[in-house]
Amino acid sequence: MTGEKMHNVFVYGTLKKGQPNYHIMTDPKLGKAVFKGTGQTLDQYPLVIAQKGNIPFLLNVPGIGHHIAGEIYLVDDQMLQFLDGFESCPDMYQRTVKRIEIVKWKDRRDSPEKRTAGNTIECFVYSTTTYQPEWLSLPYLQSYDSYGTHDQSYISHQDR
Ligand code: PCA
Repeated sequence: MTGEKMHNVFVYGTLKKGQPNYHIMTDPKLGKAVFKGTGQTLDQYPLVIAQKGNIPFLLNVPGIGHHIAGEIYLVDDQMLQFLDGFESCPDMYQRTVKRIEIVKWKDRRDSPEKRTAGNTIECFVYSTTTYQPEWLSLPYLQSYDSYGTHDQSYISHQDR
């Protein structure tokens, strides 16, 4: 494990704590994911719920929508590869690097001068450019919650 490269990943959808796919982040068989803190995208993006499965999509169109809320994880290669497969990357989502503003960092011991609220960190994010044009007319969320007030709870793959 020591010396293995870890990757920053920002999740904003079903992979967040309390959301339908969070169990992936805590499954040691799939690799390692360590929660580091909460953040929001430095740029604004449209975040919509679309498709049969009521799936959250961050449309890769910076400058419209909101600063999207999410969670920052440090993940190993194995977990990153699993997530790429799970998110049908690059067909449905593409994993790109985006700048994330830290809202709250969990561990004050790691790089205290850099990892504090208001500072930014580069993270992988699963967003999409391969969306239907009409998705841009859907309501834009700032913070995704499958169990929120939108009546569009996420439907997992096997139930679609
Ligand atoms: N899973 C990824 C992208 C959208 C989704 O539901 C995430 O939570 O960031």
